Amino acid sequence: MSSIVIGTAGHIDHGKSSLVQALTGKNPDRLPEEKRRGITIDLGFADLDLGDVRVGFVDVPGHERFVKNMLAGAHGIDAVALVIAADEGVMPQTREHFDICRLLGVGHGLIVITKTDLVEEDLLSLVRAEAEELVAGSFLEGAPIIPVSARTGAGLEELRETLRQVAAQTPARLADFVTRLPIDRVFTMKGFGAVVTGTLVSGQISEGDELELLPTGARVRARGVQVHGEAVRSAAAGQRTAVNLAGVELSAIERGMVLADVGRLTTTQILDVHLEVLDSAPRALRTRARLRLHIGAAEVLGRVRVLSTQSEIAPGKSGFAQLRLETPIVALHDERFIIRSYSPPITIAGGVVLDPIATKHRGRELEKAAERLHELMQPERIKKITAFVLAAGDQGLKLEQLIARTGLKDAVLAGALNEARHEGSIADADGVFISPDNLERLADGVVEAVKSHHQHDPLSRGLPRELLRERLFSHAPPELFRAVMNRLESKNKLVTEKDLVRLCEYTVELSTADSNLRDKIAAIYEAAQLEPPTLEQALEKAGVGSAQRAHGRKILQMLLDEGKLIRAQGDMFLHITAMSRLRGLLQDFASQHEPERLIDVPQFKELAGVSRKYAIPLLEYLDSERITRRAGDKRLILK
Ligand SMILES: Nc1nc2c(ncn2[C@@H]2O[C@H](COP(=O)(O)OP(=O)(O)O)[C@@H](O)[C@H]2O)c(=O)[nH]1
Ligand SMILES: [Mg+2]
Repeated sequence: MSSIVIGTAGHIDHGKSSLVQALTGKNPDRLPEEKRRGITIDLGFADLDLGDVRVGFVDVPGHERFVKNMLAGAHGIDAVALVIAADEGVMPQTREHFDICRLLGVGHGLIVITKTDLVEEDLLSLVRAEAEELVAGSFLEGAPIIPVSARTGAGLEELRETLRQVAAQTPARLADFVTRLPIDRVFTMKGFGAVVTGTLVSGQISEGDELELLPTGARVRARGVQVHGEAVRSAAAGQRTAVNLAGVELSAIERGMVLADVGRLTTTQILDVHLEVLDSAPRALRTRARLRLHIGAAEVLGRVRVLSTQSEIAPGKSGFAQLRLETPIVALHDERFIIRSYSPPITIAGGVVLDPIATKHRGRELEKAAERLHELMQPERIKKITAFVLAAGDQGLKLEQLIARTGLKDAVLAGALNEARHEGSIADADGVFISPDNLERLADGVVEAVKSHHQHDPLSRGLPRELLRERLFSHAPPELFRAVMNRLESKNKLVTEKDLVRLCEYTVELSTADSNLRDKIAAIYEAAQLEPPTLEQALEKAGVGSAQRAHGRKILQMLLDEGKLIRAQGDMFLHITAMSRLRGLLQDFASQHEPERLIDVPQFKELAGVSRKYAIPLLEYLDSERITRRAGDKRLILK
């Protein structure tokens, strides 16, 4: 059996609650104060079995003071029953509620003219004409208009039949989105703990499910699930749902929070949106205006920044804007919302979220931002996703970041990304999605950086990989850097050797003078063997003037890179032949002193043929290389 959620809408005292009661047999006014005063203050719920369809009614308060409560229930409805009393006709909240439904993108519904028992036929046709005029050009144009009396029961049968038709025309919810239930009511049930209710906007909730409560991020478990007052194993998208939660205190939950799949959605305080300001708004919506955002079941305060040079949107006009909120909320691309002025709180605008996790735009980037938002308004999913990826620039977006923006299920999004990849509109860089142009630009930037390093420092073997990452990828995910480097390496443009990145074809080419100098330095160390000069002495001996010392050190570095020289201690370098001779001498000495294999400093001096000045640093170097190990005041020669 299918089920839909129908919301009432209309002015106070027009008979909304009486109508719901007449249809369902249940009084939706549940609070004692509501019963005593005879007015609806908060949302009421009742359901109606129409045979092949189950209607969940969300009965809203009509009083202007309680529009905020109305909004908490109106966001999730499939269709609206716009209620107009025959004896009063269209009144202020008839218009306001209707505007709200229109701005929220409610696509279906009907008009009910109530209290027909109070008027003559001619007044009834007047009200009917008034209603038609109100909805002309909207989603309710041409919708059924059913006159009823809750008191006499007249018209109720026709209303039931019409509700059945409306239900049949209302499309089922898409199965493409992760679980999301904006909470519109919280209470405790004796012995059960916290219970939350709401319209399950998408996904499903089953008994035992682990869920996340946002914006706090608290983990909770669905201990029990009810739909229409009956325990069920699982609630489906589009159903009025009650969930008994384990793992959370009642005081930690409030209306407006969202119950969602774990780890899929995130919170946000900056949203890029498209806004439509109502004709009836008293003035233009201006940048910096403080306002109330109603999204899902939440109400938060924030300020608007109009993304155009005019810095305002006039009544009856629409445009792009950024909302900056005072508290975090959950919002998704394509989600509808309502804007009310801060004071007095009246409905002035509504719109749709384009980028729910936006960044601040600078003044001169406004046009570019608006252009990008225009792309996000296209209906095709692949184009939207491509627009998100493009907007992420050279940082790209990961799957989870795209989920948090779109609310799409992993597999659905992965499918769309795959298609976009085949089309060539998105590149996949190790799980980071990025526009092919940006990826190309990044790769070019890396090659350029390495090239310029070679130019500036021709004797260096390459640019340290980590430096490259910090310079060009400091804000990007590490996967992206890795992917770009792998790409360049597999295309034989770059090689990484010992954490140094160089162009594939790059070899250090020396001038004749430099190559002579290199040979000279090597010869000086080879001749000195185990009593090497200091670096300064060696360079001086090789004829490097004090102004060229830095250059001389680079040449020496090349000898180190090639393995001809070894750095023993600080400024002390050894020629490779000196080192291998020393190893040989030590092993010979050890085999003659088995099994102890011990050598003291005087013995070492004699063996190596060096003075104490060289013996001590040499031994320390041998220790650090694990060729010898200290044993009291002697050394053990390791095998
Ligand atoms: N005569 C008459 N009175 C009605 C009818 N429906 C509701 N009422 C009365 O109108 C008043 C407001 O009704 P209520 O359902 O609370 O209106 P709501 O504020 O729109 O929910 C109550 O006193 C109802 O008894 C009707 O069809 N005929
Ligand atoms: Mg009511």
